[in-house]
Amino acid sequence: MVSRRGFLQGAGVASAAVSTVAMAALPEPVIQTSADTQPPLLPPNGRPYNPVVTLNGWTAPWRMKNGVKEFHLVAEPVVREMAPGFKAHLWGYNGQSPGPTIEVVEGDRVRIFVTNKLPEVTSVHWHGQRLPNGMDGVTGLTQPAIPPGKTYVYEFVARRPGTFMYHPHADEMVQMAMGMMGFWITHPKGRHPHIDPVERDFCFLLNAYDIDPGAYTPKVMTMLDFNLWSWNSRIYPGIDPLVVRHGDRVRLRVGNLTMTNHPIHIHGHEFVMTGTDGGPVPKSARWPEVTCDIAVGQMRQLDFLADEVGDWAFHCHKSHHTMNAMGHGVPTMIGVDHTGLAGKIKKLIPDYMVMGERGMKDMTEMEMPLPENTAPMMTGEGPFGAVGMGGMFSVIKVRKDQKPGDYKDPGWFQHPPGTVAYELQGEAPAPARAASPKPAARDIEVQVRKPGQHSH
Ligand SMILES: [Cu+2]
Repeated sequence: MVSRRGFLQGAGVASAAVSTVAMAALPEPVIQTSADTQPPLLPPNGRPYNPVVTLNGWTAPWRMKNGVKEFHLVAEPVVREMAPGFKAHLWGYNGQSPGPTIEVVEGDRVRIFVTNKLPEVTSVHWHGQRLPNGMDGVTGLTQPAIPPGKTYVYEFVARRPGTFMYHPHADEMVQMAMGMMGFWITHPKGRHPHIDPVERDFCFLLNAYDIDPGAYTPKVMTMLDFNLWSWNSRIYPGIDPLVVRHGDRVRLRVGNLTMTNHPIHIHGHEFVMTGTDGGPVPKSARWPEVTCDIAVGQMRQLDFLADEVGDWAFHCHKSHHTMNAMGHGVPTMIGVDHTGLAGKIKKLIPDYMVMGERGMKDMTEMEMPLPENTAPMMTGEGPFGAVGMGGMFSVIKVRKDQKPGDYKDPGWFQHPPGTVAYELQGEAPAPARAASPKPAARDIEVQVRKPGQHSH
């Protein structure tokens, strides 16, 4: 964690470099320069709770002032490393997109200072909160827009425990397309009948960008056709693994601020949806799933018992959401014989490559020259070769020897002998094919009849 002059860290030692007058009014914002997953922030004061881990993110420290938790968010242009070798020029909060996770406890009085360092007006809406109407952050409706250079103050009591988020309610299409959003967790103040304690608690937002290969800034007029599908503004293999200890109860909190739904899918385990942005789901209303579809603007809290060791894929089930920037105005080439064609085209376009005649997996191994500042379309090196994934994909690593509270990547899973799919040696027996009573497919012709001319 990097902070300006280290203020607000742990006990929070004020620096002499800041005027005491300014300090009294405004907590100094903590700026994060790294896109790495930061360790959970243990609460230095206030009611205790088990903190969350923000995937490739961090939690905002606060200043306790007369019993009020004070946070300072700075809305500003940021450079976000979306994957190694690929940086995007986004808008966010406190140095990153998404902004820091805000963690409080049910019943906490919270004061949030929001400084606008963007070139246009903004506001912050506290999605899912019960609060006074004038604190809801809807520009023009509940407050004036925050002009560039100005700071507004929001204050309310976090009344309901649960999984929430924050985002602008001003020029939303642009500001969310540029990455302005953050997570909010309100922990229960004690044992809650519908909120079970867990050992590991992860959170991330689903977001999407449209950045041309080689470009740095998202196209803000894109409405649906985004080309980068990210978790916390990171794309695989830039998304950190979710590391857990065998036997841990694990909570996955996921919010969707893209413009489409995402069926989030876990391998090797089942989860139950234990909460939404509407609150905890009563136990009698839960059922097991391995895929949870998350609609636009929804938060989902998914709990599972990590009782199967291994490296388990965890991803969006829309297959084009596990790919990085790609053109898709491309014809299907499977089964097309390119013989001789490439040579002819190469005379016209010297670096032409034949793509896709056996499917697209070859793309994962192709040494295709990419423009500077681009993420490969499908990539990621695994222990058995190219994973061939991008976008909304990560790995849940369940390990017996992972220490409680240790989130360090343990490396690849060591499979016990005899538990990995293997190649058959020798001749494969011929498959028994059922005889079809119908004529063979080739005998059926599609009859197309053009409609005749009608003169009435
Ligand atoms: Cu998706």
